[in-house]
Amino acid sequence: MFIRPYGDTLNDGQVQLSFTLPVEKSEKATEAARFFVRKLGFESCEIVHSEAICRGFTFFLAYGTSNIEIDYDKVEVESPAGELCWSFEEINNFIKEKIKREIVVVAACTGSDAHTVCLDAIMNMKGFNHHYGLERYPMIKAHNLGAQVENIDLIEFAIRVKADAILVSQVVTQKDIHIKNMTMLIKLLNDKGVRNNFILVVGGPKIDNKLATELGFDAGFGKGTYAEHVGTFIARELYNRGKP
Ligand code: B12
Repeated sequence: MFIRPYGDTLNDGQVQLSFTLPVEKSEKATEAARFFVRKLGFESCEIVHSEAICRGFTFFLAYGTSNIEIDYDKVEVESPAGELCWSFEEINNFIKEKIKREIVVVAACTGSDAHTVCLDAIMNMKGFNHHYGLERYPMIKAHNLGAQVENIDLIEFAIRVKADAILVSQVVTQKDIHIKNMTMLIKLLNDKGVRNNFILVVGGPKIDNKLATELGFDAGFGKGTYAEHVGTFIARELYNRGKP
């Protein structure tokens, strides 16, 4: 089945774009924005909104028409680690019945990354979007170390509390800092000979399972993740590893 973007009428190829150009708002700036969109390959372009956002910068909203269509049947997606998702109760019951002890989880936002909110959405007792965080789970002992934690400190803490799983949050991806940071964590774990002692999970808005597993993690979770996704993955993985 071939599909194209939809705007007003089915398959009309309408795409909405927004971007900022480093020039003052003017007719010339709008023309430059239109030129840019056409250069991207769009058949036609309408600049529907422009706004001076500060001196020397203008924000644009554009509609472009694309003739590109894709064969939906040929699209393949790697199953995210958290596709199978149990409820809060199911996770706790599974741990109680199959693992028969509390699971210990240690989490941190590592490196210079200061975005605690994203990790808190997974960990915090009060939860996020009506989904309780792992701290709320009676069968999970959850340690949230916060942000700007050094990889080595995270590892040492995880060893000290005999963690079953290490959760890492990476939000800033500028200059691929997250890749360097994640690679360093794996290297340090390997150097210490403890990589296989832990289920290793990473998450963040630009993280996916493919990237995470390529770098040596057990799973990667992106936008829209809830504690249930992570809880399900860790509980199942621990059980499958025969490590209760
Ligand atoms: C709030 C915010 C901040 C706050 C953070 C406050 C705090 N205590 O966390 C402050 C003001 C401190 C901040 C600072 C900066 N920020 Co900021 N920030 C944001 C903002 C607006 C929202 C982030 C957020 O709270 N999202 C809410 C959470 C719940 O959503 P989420 O990320 O999707 O989280 C989900 C998943 O990612 C996943 N997940 C995340 N972590 C984990 C971990 C695990 C283990 C799992 C399983 C899942 C998981 O599950 C979550 C829940 O579903 C975003 C823009 C945006 N709209 O996203 C920029 C943004 C993240 N920030 C950005 C930047 C650049 C910065 C600064 C570098 C700016 C600067 N030049 O100083 C600094 C960074 C400083 C530093 N050292 O890190 C960029 C990052 C760009 C990039 N990809 O590199 C963004 C995208 C803004 C932008 N468009 O440019 N920021």
